[in-house]
Amino acid sequence: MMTKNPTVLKWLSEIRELVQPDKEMWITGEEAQLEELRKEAVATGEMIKLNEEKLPGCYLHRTKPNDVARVEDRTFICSRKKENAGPTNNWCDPQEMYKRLYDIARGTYRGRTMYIIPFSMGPIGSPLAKIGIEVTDSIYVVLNMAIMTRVGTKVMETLGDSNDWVRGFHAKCDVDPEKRYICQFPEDNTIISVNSAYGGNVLLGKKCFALRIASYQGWKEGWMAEHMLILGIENPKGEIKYVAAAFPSACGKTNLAMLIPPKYLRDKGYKVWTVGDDIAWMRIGPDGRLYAINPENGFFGVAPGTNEHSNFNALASTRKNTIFTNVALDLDTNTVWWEKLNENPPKHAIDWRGNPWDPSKYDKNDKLSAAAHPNSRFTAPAVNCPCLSSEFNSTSGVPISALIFGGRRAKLAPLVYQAKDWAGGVFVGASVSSETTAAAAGAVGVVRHDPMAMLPFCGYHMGDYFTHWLEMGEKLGDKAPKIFHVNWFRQDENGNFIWPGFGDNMRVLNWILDRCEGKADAVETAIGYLPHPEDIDLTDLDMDRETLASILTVDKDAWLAEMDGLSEYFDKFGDRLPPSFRERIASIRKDLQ
Ligand code: GTP
Ligand code: SPV
Ligand code: MN
Repeated sequence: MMTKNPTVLKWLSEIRELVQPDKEMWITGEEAQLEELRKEAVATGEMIKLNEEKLPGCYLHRTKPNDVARVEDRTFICSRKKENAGPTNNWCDPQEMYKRLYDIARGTYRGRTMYIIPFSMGPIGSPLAKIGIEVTDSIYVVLNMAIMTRVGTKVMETLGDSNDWVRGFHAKCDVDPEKRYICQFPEDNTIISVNSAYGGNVLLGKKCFALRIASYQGWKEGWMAEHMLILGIENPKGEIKYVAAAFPSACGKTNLAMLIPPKYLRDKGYKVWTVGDDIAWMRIGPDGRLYAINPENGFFGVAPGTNEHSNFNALASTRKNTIFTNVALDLDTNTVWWEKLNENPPKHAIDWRGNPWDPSKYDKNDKLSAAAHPNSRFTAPAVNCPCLSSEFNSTSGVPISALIFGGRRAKLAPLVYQAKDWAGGVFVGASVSSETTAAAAGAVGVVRHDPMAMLPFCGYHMGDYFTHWLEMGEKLGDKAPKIFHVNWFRQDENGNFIWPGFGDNMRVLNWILDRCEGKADAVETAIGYLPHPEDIDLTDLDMDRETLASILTVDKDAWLAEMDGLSEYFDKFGDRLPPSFRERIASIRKDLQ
C-alpha cells in the first residue's frame, strides 16, 4: 500500500472490484522492480530482449496488426453537455459511457495483475507539473510509462492527501477493435481506455492526459497544453532563445526538436538543445512572458525515416534502454531495423506482424508490406538524448520567444511566414491544414483541417479553445511570443520535396529569431510577412534563389480558394467561433484581390 490518500483508495477499490485482479502491484519506480517486470515480459513473449552488446537494455514489442495507431473515430470527450465537446470531438453522455466501459472491462483482470502506476507529468513537485495514476493490466504499458513519465513512490509522497490527480484506467481486454474506446471525462479528471495496447491509446499520461484533459484544465486555469515541441537555439554569443512548434502527428516535431544545424552554422557556434518533442505546457511567468515545460520524460518517436543523417540525436537516444514497437527484428544480429534506417535491409528478418520478411517482396506502393509498420515507434528515455537541454528538468520552464505552426502541404503554404500580430497568429494556427499520416488509423495523405495540430487532442469545444488562445494573448500583451507558420513539405511536379528540410530547417529558424529581434526584413503580404528570398541563408546548399523564391510566394487564386474552404470549415464552430476570424478572412480576401 503506497498511500493513505482517501480519494486514491476509494477509486482503486472501485476499479479493483470491477476488474477482479488476481494480484496487485504498485509501481515504485525502483530499477529492481522494473527489471523483474522486463524478465516476466520476456518470459511470456510480450517483449523480445535485443542484443545486449549492440542495444543494451533494449526490447522489441509487437502489437496486434489491428492495433497500431491512435483511433480517432473511437476517441470520445465525455463532457456532461454535448455542446462542450464541440463539433470536432466524438461525444457520449458520461453516465452512459461509464456504464458501457465498465461492462466491457468487468472481470477482465481475472488471472492477471493490476499494476498501479503513480506518475508525474512534468518534474516532480514543479508548480507546472500534474499528477496521475494509471491502472493497467499490461507490463508493456508499465515499462513505457516508466520511460515516458516520472513514476513511483515520490509521486505519491508529493500528492499527499490531495484530490488534484488524474484517474487513468486501462484494460487491454481482448484488443477487440469493435469494442475499443479511448474516453476522456474532463469534468471528472478521468480517462478510460479499453481494448487497445498501442502507444497513444494506452500510455494515458501522453495524449489523453497531457493534451485532452490538460487542455481543458488549462482553459479553466489560465494556461495552455499544446501539441508542441520545445527547443533552444544557442547563438555564437552563447545566448539561448527558445521556440515551441506545433505540427500534426508525424509531421516533424521530433526531427525539428533534435536538429543538427548545417556545418557552416555549427562552425560559427550555433547549437540546438532539445526540451521536448511532442507536448508543451505553457504558463505566464512572473515576468509576464510565456514559459514552457515538457511534461514528458522520454520520446515516443516515429522510427521509419530516422537515421544517422536525418536525425542523429533521435537515433542516438534509442541505443540503450529503449522499447521498440512494431519495427522489424534482424535475426542475424538480434537488433532492430526499419525503412530508411540504412541501405542494408536485413537478410533474415521478422516483420512488424511477426512474419518472416523478404526484402525482395517489398512493394513500394503497399506501405504495409514494409518490414516496420509506418507508425512503428521507439520509446527512449530523454536522458539518452545527446542534445538534451540543461533546462529539461527546470521546474519553472523556459521562456518562449516564438511559436510556430506547421503542416504537411505539398502545395500552397509557403516555406515560412510570420503572422502580423498575436490574434493574426491565432488565426494562422486555427487555419492549419495538413495531410493525414500513419499516426492515426485511416486514410493517409488526405489534406484536412487540423487547428493548432490539436484536432485529435482538444478536450473541449474548439471555438472556446480559439477564444482561450486570444485571451492568453491579451494577458501577454507586448511580451507575447511572435507567431509563425512553416511548411517543410512543398513538392515539385514529380512529387519531390523542394526544401531539403531536417537540419537545414535551422536556416528558417534563424530568420524567425531575427524577426523576433527586429533584425530581419520581410515582405508584407495578405497572409503575413514573408522573407525576401535573399533573407534565407543558402550557404553550402544545392538550391538556387529561384527555387527558394518559388516556395516563398502567395498564389492569389489558391489562397482565395483556401479562404473559401476555411470559411466553410469555421461554420461548424457556430457562435463559439471568435468573430475576429470572420473579419480576418474578409480582410485577407480584400488584400489578395
Ligand atoms: P508525432 O510523434 O506523431 O507527434 O510526430 P512528429 O511531429 O514528432 O514527427 P517526426 O519528427 O517523427 O517526423 C515524422 C516524419 O516526417 C518522419 O518520417 C520524418 O522523416 C519526416 N520529416 C521530419 N522532418 C522533415 C523535414 O524537414 N522534411 C521532410 N521532407 N520530412 C521530414
Ligand atoms: C501522435 O500521434 O501525435 C504521437 C504518437 O505523438 S501517439 O502517442 O500514439 O499519440
Ligand atoms: Mn504527437
